[in-house]
Amino acid sequence: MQLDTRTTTGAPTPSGRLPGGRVLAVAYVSLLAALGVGHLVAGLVGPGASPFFAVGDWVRDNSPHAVVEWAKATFGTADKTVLFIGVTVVVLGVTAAAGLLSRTRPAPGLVIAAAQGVLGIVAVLTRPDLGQLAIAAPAASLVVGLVVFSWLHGRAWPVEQDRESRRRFLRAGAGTVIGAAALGTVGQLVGSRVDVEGSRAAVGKLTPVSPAPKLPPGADFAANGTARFITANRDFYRIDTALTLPRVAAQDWRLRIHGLVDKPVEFTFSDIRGRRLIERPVTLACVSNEVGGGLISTANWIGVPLRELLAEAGVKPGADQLFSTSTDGFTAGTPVDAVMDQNRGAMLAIGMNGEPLPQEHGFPARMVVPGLYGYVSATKWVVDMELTTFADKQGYWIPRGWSAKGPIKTQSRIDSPRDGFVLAKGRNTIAGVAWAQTIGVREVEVRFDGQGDWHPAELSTEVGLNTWRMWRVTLDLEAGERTIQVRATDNRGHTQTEDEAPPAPDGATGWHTVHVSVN
Ligand SMILES: Nc1nc2c(c(=O)[nH]1)N[C@H]1C(S)=C(S)[C@@H](COP(=O)(O)O)O[C@H]1N2
Ligand SMILES: [Mo]
Repeated sequence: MQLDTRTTTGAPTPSGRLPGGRVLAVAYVSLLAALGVGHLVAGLVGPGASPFFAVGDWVRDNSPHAVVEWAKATFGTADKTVLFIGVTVVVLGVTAAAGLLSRTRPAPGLVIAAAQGVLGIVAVLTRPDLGQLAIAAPAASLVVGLVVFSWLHGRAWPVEQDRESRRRFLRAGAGTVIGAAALGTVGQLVGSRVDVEGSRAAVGKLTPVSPAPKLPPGADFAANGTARFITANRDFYRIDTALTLPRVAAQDWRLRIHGLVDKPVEFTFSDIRGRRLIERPVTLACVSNEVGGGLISTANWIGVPLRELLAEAGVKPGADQLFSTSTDGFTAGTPVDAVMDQNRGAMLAIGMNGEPLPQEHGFPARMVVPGLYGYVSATKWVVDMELTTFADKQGYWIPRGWSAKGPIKTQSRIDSPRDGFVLAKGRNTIAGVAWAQTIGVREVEVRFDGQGDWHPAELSTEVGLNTWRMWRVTLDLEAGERTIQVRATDNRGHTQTEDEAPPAPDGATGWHTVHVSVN
């Protein structure tokens, strides 16, 4: 392959500059070629190594935590889409610069392209979940990016209105784009060869030996506008750092338990499935949930008691942290006490509301620990559990400004009426949910306009201490602009504090308040 046709067509005249459009085409086509080839190689060595995603993951993991928190606060659960768009814009901008700085010679563009490639390699090297082989993907991108850039740059000459040269450049560019798209598509197919839905279907129905208690009538006040007691899988809130959802087939899954144990053990999916399965309702909550927010849901989880698995390994005295790792590199540190506490009922879950875990909720297996926020307990796609100490290791969110221990705070939320609603004066029912996992909700009260008496609400039938509880109260509302506030008291006698605190570092506090107009 001729890398630079200027050697045959003659060097450009000193004034010879490629038009902007042409160098931009050189740069963007080279970028596409690099990404296409990188995606192909990543399909073979590990989908997370695809340079674009690897750089996105790297940016996410290495952003100053103020930036991460700002993004979460501003964009909520759309923060990943924003990250994706942000990385795209930067890459497109840098690529434009690579092109426009190369109007007379390819060197500046090659330097910038090489720098982008090196960033891809660094991104992959620093991923904890990708093997050594994974750098093959960004390395292939780097080489292809440089080769295509210099080759196309050569083909872009001469610039005079020579139709033949124009046609030749267009052919080269179009051919490269088609080739890159084809290779990228093959990479996509190869990378998704793990058939998660097929594997879920093969797991089939999970029948617990010890099923969840039948829901009593009156477990929720959905008729009054509260959330349903059990959240449907498709409505269950979802939080994870993964830009590309991990794809793990049940037959390939292994869980290793090691570290400060008498003997390391390893379980396959059929080992777990073959054990005595239990089913328990547990309300998961995210530490990032704002007062009144929706990052909380309840499911009937099917799995095995985590303490039984740990007991088989034999936890050594000194171990105070269960450090779990997901196949995508996410980690969480859970107090060993909480996991070993028989009353709490920590689980290795493989099922959710009667089905195998959905892919986005951790198929084939995840942790569920009642009473602890998800970031310190609910590792999805969990493959490794190390018994260690809090002094020795920190889970993913801890160096990013979150507390090492994350017990869920007693909270309550008004589901109906919603903020800004217009109500008719007279009798109105106000309803919502409250939670104090592992402790239980004793009382919920509401008051108006930030003053006066607190009115006790009726509580729904208690299903268990590890789940939320609904409440409602019917009261006369006078006309005017009104505020409604709620507070819960748990079975330890602790009443939610009025002090407002943001989610970081260990969960929001304050009373949920909604504003309504009554007329
Ligand atoms: N692998 C992995 N597991 C994870 C996370 C993650 O980012 N990656 N996020 C945790 C957090 S912060 C929460 S709140 C829960 C959410 O679980 P869900 O998405 O099933 O609701 O998962 C936890 N498990
Ligand atoms: Mo979370």
